[in-house]
Amino acid sequence: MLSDCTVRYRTQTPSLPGAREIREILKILLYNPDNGVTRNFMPHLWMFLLQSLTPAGHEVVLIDGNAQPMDEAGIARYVLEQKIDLVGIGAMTRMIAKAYRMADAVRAVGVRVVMGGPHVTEMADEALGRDGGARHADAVALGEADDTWPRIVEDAARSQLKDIYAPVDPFGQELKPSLKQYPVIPWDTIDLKQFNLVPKSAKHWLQKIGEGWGTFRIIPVESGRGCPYGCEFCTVTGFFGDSIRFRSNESVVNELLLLKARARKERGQIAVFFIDDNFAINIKRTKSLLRDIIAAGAQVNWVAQISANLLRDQELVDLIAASGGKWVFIGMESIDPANLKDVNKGFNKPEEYAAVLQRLALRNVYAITSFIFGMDNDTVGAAERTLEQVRTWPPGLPIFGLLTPLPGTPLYKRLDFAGRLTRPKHWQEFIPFAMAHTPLKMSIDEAHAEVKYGWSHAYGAAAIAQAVDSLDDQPLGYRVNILIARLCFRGIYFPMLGRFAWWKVISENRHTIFKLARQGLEAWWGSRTKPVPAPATSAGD
Ligand code: B12
Ligand code: SF4
Repeated sequence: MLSDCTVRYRTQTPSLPGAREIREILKILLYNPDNGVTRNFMPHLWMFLLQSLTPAGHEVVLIDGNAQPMDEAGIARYVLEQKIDLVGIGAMTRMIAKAYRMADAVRAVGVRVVMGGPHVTEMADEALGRDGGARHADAVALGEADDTWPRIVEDAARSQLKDIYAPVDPFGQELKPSLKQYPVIPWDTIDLKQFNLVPKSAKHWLQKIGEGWGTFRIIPVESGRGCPYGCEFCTVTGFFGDSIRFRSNESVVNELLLLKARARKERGQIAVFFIDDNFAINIKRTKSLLRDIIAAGAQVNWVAQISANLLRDQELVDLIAASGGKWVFIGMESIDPANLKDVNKGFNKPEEYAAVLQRLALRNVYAITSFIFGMDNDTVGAAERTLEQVRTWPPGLPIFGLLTPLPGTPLYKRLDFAGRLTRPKHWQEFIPFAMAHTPLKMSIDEAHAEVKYGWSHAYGAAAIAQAVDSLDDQPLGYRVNILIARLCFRGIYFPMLGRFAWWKVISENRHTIFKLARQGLEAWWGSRTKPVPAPATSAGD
């Protein structure tokens, strides 16, 4: 597959006694596609991780399609112009169709492609063209690739790429990488230009405000992997295994300090998304990590995913707030216990959702509450019944999706067995917010209507105004925060790509925006015109 023009220089390394082997120095592109509808706000960790794990000597460049949109012709041109020797593509199921198209374009110009991530781990035959379809990848990395990636690169450098790389020991037993020797991701030097959320036009001006807002990035950091809960729709327990592994506190703290130092140096801001599937899965260890973060002064604003049952612990919630926790993502899924039981998530107790959210809000921590419609016990009106509850909770960011049978999950197997899959290979033709099976107590169209109802009623101008107003007793910064977050989250369902879409949203929410702007100006003006207090005089004078 490799064309001669891409080979720039070669070294000879002895492998077997007496043998001399050609080993190329590779220029590698790691690429993550966008889903074609929305853009992620955060870069993907796998790229930085694999870049850090690449054997010395090779060059690695990163492109995230969310930050640098690219089409098939664009990537083909890029790999030729940049003389790329190997392209690594990672993708979730949702982006796999685009990933395959991009891989095909790369291979068509004679450059090798390795694919990895949750989708191809389950569907390796599809990626390798062994299921009767076209071949998209020269090689597939199954599961966690921390240990296999260096091997893949070295095999590619010797032109000995194999079809499949699996993380197994010499006896064929699956090996889960320990996170104890976690690589140092050089956040202080990596080129992060493509991930700045501050528009270029405002950068210069915003750099001067307070501690500086010239850059704002949300950076993914993992502190551990694995979740034993085994919810029926989730790929995590199958992919990462139910053995939970953690990095050392020290390595996480050092990473935060590095990120903080970088933000300070460039007069910008940084927030961290702890991407662990359940950040508090071992409460004792999470508390110890949070205490170490506080002790080291490594607090940054952070978001993490934590299941509601673990947030009963008051001390944990105190530590979350004290260590910089601002938003917690809670997979509530449903307010109906029968639905939760059906998907093996009976540990979620809807009757305690309100108390959990109140406990967080008391400490100025808010929740991204995720709901799934189209579950087997859902009937028409599920969205309104959910919103009735949501309106009684502290303002947060509700998000709504549809039950989706992802390949390899117990849900997929159950629906397949019952003959209920209407689009068994739904990922080949990705349609956002579209069911791939028939729910039991409503039609597919009705399920779609529920999701639409949820988004339009939670993110209409009136709902946004109500959320902001309900925080009237909070500092202005909090209310601005909620407003910006709500406007951005609205884009998950109502795509807001392009200036026109943004202007439309701003116009719809102008009353709330003007109200906050006026209060900001009044506060600023008040602070400038406040009379300087006269020096205190003692009674004896
Ligand atoms: C963070 C995260 C997000 C972020 C976005 C991703 C980002 N910018 O990081 C947010 C919150 C936006 C998000 C959204 C969604 N997510 Co998400 N997300 C995650 C999460 C929690 C962590 C991802 C991560 O960084 N993991 C750590 C890294 C190290 O692991 P990794 O990515 O798997 O990479 C390793 C291997 O897979 C492999 N690898 C990966 N890529 C490549 C490429 C090559 C070339 C090679 C060799 C190896 C390789 O090597 C890596 C090191 O071992 C995962 C769960 C999880 N624990 O992974 C879910 C997960 C990826 N998300 C999932 C889903 C379903 C979604 C949503 C569709 C949810 C929804 N219903 O809306 C959306 C879709 C977003 C979109 N853009 O369209 C599923 C994907 C399952 C699947 N089969 O596709 C996961 C696995 C969770 C789950 N419940 O099953 N997500
Ligand atoms: S608790 Fe979250 S990560 Fe764990 S299995 Fe359930 S959905 Fe997946």
